[in-house]
Amino acid sequence: KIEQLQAQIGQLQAQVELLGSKLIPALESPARIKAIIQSIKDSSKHDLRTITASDEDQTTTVSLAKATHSTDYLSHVQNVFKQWRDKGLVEQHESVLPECFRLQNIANAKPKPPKDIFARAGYYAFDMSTGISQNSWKSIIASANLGVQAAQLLLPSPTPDTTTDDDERPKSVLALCRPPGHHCTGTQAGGYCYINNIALSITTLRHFSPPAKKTRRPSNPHFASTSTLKFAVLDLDFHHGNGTQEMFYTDPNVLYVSIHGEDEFPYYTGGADETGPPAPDAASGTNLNLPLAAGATFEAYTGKLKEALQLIQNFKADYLLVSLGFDTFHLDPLGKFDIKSEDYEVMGRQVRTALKDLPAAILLEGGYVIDRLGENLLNFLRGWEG
Ligand code: Q9C
Ligand code: ZN
Repeated sequence: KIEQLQAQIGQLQAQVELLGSKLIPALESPARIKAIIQSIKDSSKHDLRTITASDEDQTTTVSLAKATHSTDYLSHVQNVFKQWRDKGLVEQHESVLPECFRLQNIANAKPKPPKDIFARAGYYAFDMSTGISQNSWKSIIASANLGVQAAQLLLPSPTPDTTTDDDERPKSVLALCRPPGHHCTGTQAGGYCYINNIALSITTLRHFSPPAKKTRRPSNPHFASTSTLKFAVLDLDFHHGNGTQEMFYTDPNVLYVSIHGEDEFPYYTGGADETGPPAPDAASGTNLNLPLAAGATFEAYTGKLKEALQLIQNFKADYLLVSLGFDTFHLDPLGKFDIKSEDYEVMGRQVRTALKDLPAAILLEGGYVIDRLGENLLNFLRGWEG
């Protein structure tokens, strides 16, 4: 399957990844989004907007990203290619990949970033699928910016960047993000992810929402500005969103729910026993992993989805964020589920029907069968729109 797909992607691509024992052209590529956009245009059924981030937008996105990831991690991602390039460690058309990862160290629980710029690549990453090339930062920021803009479109009152009337505000927004986001943590890239776009949407909604109603202790200014917004994240990518889980694991106002391949990448997270901190912590029970074995049919998937939607309904969130991956597709080179194109329509309808009152940002994650991505996405949207 991989070889067939690689033939479509072509030979000229800079980015490479390690898959098994082979260094192959990266599965996650600009061609994915080009194919989706073409399909959306051909269908002429959707309001497609191209969002080019202005300098000011970029500044906003970077500062929101700094509230989501560590500053030293972000500057590594931004600068490492040039640093390697200047030392002749990488050619212009190649990409930075780590060689030695940060290890658990009994003598030093929190090792500092290594001085060696070559070694730092492994300090700020957890796999060899997440290279950094000449243009990576540009794409990473553009993708993150879509997470920010999607969130802003859902906001109830005018924000610095929009003057839309409440009535014109969309109830749901789909952001065609790439690179994806749900695997990276606050300090490590991995699984093709560099900035956690979903986390950035949540940061944005929190940052730009009008102050919460002064229901509690109105005389205390500390409480007056405290945002008590609640968010539900539904992660439908084939892989467990370890990064999103980690960022919100101890946050009682963010429910993370994921349906994913059992014992698949990223291997060390995604167990059903990861339910948040133990009671009586307020965040206890705000994480739900629903792993499914290889070969799972859409019927089996639907069973898990019902469970996921029930928990989200009970949580009474203010916003829904969907990590939407199409690597659950039966032909996907990385996925192992038996989900067909037409199933995505049912999936979209089930999610929207159960959660129709929630403003929703849907952000693209994985999905690597390029010539079926548009069809699968359009099916999902048809179901979503009822
Ligand atoms: N043997 C997303 O779908 N390599 N990331 C997996 C499996 C990395 C997937 C290797 C897969 C990352 C967003
Ligand atoms: Zn995935």
